[in-house]
Amino acid sequence: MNDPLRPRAFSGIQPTGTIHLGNYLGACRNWVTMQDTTDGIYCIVDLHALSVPREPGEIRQATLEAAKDLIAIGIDPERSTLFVQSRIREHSELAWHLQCVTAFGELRRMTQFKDKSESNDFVSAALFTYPALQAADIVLYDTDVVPVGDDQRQHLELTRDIANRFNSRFGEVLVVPEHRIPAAGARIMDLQNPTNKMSKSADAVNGTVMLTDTAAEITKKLKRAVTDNDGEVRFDPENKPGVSNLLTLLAVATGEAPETVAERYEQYGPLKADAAEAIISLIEPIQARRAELDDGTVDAMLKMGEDKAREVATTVMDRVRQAVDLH
Ligand code: AQP
Repeated sequence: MNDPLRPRAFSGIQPTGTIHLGNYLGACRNWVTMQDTTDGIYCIVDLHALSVPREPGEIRQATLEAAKDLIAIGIDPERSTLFVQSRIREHSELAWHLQCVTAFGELRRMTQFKDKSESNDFVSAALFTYPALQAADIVLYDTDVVPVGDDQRQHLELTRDIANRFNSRFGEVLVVPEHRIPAAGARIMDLQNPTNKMSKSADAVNGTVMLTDTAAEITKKLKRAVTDNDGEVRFDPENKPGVSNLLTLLAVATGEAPETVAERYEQYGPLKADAAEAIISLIEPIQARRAELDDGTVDAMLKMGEDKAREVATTVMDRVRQAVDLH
């Protein structure tokens, strides 16, 4: 049951492939720890995944796999609400109302749209209006706090602007959320192109560590990670992005500051080896838990989450319909 005494946390992940280390360290790991202090609602945002062309059937399976990933990392469907976006129709309905108070120019300024529209042959209108649906996902649950990686900062600021604008037109209807971006690990970089964020859709397979990678694959990817030629181990993301990313990975895994970690190393080789070992120790227990999950159990967990999510979503949507006078 949702707990009214705790702040409400909401976040989402697209079912577009296995969760990678960036998703995990930047966002999902915090969802797990926040279960102790917040009323957590976590959503597999399958409608968002459709904003770029997909094969029929691809998303259904990927959604189930994403749910397994989240349960394996520690999202407890009894304590949190874990559900699939498309099962709650109110997301799409509220997105329309929010689009009506979102300026074209605001959407055009979104850097994620600019990046993704450059790399896709077919640019859908949905890719453009994606941030309004994301805003709807969040405010549909009276969300107080949104734990995300740094790449979502701009979208969260837009969500706040949209919610404030809706409220100024229709009264105090929507809760205006805050983002929660971690101090460390908020932007894990690609191991092959360390000026780009680690991403599911990156070109270089060796740039992204997947939560399903074997120990040997992780060791190989870390060994091949791009560094630089000056040979000094120093935390300096601007001038030494590759080395700084390795330091961040090791620091987040061990709970230290990257500058402190840097003091222990004089060469890149041992830093890479220790970062690989730390990542393997983080990932192996997740893989063991994931192997025990079967489709039927996970489906039942998602259904339970759907019922809990619907209770909140229908209440908030009723409030919105009343406010815009379409009830
Ligand atoms: N590299 C990253 N470092 C830290 N946090 C990250 N997140 C994503 N990449 C990094 C955070 O993960 C959460 C879920 O993200 P998503 O499902 O929206 O994933 P995405 O942004 O679509 O992830 P990808 O990997 O970049 O996918 P593609 O390649 O499909 O675009 C979010 O909180 C995000 O901040």
